Amino acid sequence: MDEKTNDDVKPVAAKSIDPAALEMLAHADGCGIDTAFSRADTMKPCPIGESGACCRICSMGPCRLVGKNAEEKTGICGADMGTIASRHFARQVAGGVSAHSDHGRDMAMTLRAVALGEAAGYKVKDEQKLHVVAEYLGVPTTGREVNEIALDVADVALTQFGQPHGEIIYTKRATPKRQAKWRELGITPRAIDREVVEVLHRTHEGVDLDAENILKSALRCSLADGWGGAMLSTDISDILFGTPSPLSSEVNLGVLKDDQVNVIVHGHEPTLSAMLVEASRDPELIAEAKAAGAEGINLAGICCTSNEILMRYGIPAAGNFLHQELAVLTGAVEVMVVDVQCIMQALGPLAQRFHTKLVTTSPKAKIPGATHVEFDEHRAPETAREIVRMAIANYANRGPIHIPDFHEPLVAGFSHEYLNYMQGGFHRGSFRPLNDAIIAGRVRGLAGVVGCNNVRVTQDEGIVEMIKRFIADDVMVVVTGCAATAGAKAGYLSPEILDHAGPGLREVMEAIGIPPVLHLGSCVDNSRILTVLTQVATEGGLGEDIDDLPAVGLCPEWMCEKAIAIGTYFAASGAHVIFGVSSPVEASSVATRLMTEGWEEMVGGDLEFIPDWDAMYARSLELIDAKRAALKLPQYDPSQYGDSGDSTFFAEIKKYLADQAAEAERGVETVGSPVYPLAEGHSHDHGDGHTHTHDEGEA
Ligand code: BF8
Ligand code: SF4
Repeated sequence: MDEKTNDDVKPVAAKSIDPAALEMLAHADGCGIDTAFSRADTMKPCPIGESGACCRICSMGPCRLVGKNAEEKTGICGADMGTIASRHFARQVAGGVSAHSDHGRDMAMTLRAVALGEAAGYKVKDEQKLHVVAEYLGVPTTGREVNEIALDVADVALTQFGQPHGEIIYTKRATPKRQAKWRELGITPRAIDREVVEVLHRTHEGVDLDAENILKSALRCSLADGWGGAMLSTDISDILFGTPSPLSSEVNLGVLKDDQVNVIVHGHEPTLSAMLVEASRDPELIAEAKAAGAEGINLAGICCTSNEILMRYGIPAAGNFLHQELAVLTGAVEVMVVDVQCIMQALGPLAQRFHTKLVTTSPKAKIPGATHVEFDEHRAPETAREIVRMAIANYANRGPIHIPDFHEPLVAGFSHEYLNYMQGGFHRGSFRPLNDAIIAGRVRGLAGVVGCNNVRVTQDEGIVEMIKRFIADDVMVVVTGCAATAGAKAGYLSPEILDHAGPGLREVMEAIGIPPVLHLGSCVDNSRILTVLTQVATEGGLGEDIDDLPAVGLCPEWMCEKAIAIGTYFAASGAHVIFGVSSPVEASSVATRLMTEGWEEMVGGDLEFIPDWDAMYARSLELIDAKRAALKLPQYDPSQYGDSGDSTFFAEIKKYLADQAAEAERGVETVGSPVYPLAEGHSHDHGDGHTHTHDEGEA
């Protein structure tokens, strides 16, 4: 491991490790324009709020417990530091659960409209997944029409939000041991909305005043996300838009085109953006773009909407959270379409300094200065065309442009289904090869590197450091959300990266035919990681539950409440989770201890905050190796495995990408072609009206 300390590798001036971001920040300075990066220099975080020592729950306060012996002080009502910090943390969990789950609810509403024939442009794309989900939800399928099944699936999914009795059905997808543990502790979530409401109630002034009990309710609430709202969201998105299987594309601001109409989608929901994919490929609209003097229509994404359409249609990603303002700063974005979550209000005034039209689409999310074109699933194709036409009309208004010439190739779109398939074919799919490799020590363990960007740390640095070190040390990595985009920008999602993997990991990945860093999707798709971990745990040889696995979850650059909700549901599911940046409960030794030792004892997982990258990495390996030792697995020994050379499989991917790079012009038509053999029943939409389905024989 690197000998440098964190201070050495992070000079104060380093805002990002991404050269495209640095170029655009210099450009912003040159234009005298503020960004989140520059605003962070003048807006220091409030140390009292940052550490969880501020309570503003009632108007006798805000009460701030500071100074010497702060932990012995109380607020006016007598609330101590443990209560204040835990209450705030639990409310963050509830906020995050609400965001993912309300997104999940919207997906269920769309499925319902599709089933009733009221949503033109959409259909059930993955019937196979519909049947699997129907089975989970207890919806009969035999002899029934697709839309009949879909209607019942949507309705049962919607009951999960407000059912008056029972437990959230998807909790049954956890290991039997985990389900029993949750029941014994009384933290099996009952209904998604109910858990959120209950946390808000408990943390109202004068209700739950016991830190341990408050944090326990946060655990239950978080499970309503991971095994509820987010998991439903992932599943229903797969039903409507297809279960992802790997495809190639590109990432970073260089995917914007100087001679095309650029439309950026930003936010989280795939519904409108899927229609924008179609509209951007519509020959009639392309002709209109050409008539307006452009060479075509180029769609690109930011944040999780980007991940949703990247992994299903191969639409390139322009960047992650901190790239949203930088994209507008290129001057090359005709329209930026946003839906919900992680959208900075700063985009409103920023867009007004350029020709860029900012378009809000959700009735839940308006921004001053934006044009509101409300999305309604009953008329989505028209809305998408209207937005694309707005972009075409705006092309003539472009001023000077500055597109940084950085774009990396990437392979994205791994689903649990695809991983199963790669390890034994459609009918014999399993996780046996991976489990065997972990048992033998070729693969040391598993790491999930997920979550946001945060201006308080160098953009992408922590994420990329962790990915880089893990694969070199034979730890297989899965990535989602903005961390996936960060990894991709740094080249870690390109097939070339196999050369950077340790010898054991490399050998196994070649044998299975998957890369060492797997892009599993958006942030709601962290639920895919729960499914993968559960299957690894139940496959045999690695214990019986997630808390037995040599696995760790990291969120180095967390920023929002959703990240807190995700970290908490992984902990509640038995995973060791480490976050960077800073701890929202730092001020309370009681809350800190409860979330580490306390939760570990209770649920086998925990949540730690370690801002230093070296310490974060060292702790990750320590946790992985401790689990290996507890399972009595052989100690990890990298010297056992030699270089194995590239498999033909990876050579093929490389050739494919090289051919693609050779094409001078890369429009949306040329990205998004599948590079891996596709699992039976899964298909990619190439935008040419043909859907290619490959059967097992081709694999
Ligand atoms: O839901 S990783 S900054 S975009 S919250 Fe937001 Fe964080 Fe990005 Fe995706 Ni997830
Ligand atoms: Fe202060 Fe108690 Fe009111 Fe919080 S709830 S602001 S600690 S008086």
